[in-house]
Amino acid sequence: MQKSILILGACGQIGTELTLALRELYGNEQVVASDIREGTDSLMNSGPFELLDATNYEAIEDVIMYHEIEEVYLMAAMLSATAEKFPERAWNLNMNSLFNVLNLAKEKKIEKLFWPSSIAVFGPNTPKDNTPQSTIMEPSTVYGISKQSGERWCSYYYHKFGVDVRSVRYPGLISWKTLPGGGTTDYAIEIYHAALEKASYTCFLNEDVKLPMMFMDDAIRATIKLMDCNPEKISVRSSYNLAAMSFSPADISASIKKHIPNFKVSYSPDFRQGIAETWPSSIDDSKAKEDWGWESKFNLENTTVEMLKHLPSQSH
Ligand code: AKB
Repeated sequence: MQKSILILGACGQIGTELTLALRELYGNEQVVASDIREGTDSLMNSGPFELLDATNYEAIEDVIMYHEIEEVYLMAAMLSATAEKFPERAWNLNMNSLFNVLNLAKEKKIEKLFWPSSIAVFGPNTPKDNTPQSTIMEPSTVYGISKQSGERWCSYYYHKFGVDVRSVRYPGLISWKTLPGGGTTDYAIEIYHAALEKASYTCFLNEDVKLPMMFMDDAIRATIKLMDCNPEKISVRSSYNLAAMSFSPADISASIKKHIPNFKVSYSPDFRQGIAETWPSSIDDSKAKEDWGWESKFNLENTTVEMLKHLPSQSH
């Protein structure tokens, strides 16, 4: 099927892989990547690119009109750790970019929209284990507050204006193609780089803080599956819980040590430990399974195999 797609924030950790996957599926020329900076060679050389600020409504509208865009994926955001340092900038970026695309969909300039939420919508009073789809949500981080508000606005625009917006609550995402930036779960990528580079790593979280995580291939598959799904099957218009695995820094170290036996990890928790402590340990994603057939493929062991296999060619 031919459709034209725009990715906002295409050069980030998720945007890069999502753009490449969508180009593979729908054709390079059909998928317009955009960001405020240029991305990797594979992204820049495989299809159209626009320098675009996701907070600029008119600029997005121009690109949508020019390329006759039907679907938008908004991947631009400031993540949890950085947002604590720049609260107002985070709020402005995370909320204004969302309003821009929701309003463009409301004005019928686009047909369908994907916006990512996060496990950060949950807070210290949320049940930690097997966190339900609907539960207490009192996020205590700037990022979490913006994601929870975003979820409410998505649901509002769907019910009030019929905007076809779809969303998942991503766990920490592990990938080798592009580095993450400014998240609390970033340690789970840094640790693989450090293991290969110097066989040692100092972790900014404590060894026993268990968080929900997912390998990027699963996250991309989930995103595209949800966007392809018949709208009648989508019963959640805020954001779906999504899960694959849960582990602590000690668990991931043990998994790496099976391949690099002399790998050493020490712990020096900073402010990100405080953020991690407010998030769930594991997630109940039965609603996503039931509604649109979500199923994860990667656990910690095969994620470690993939990371250690691909990272050397990438950065070492
Ligand atoms: C972060 O750590 O901020 C993100 C997230 C869980 O949304 N990776």
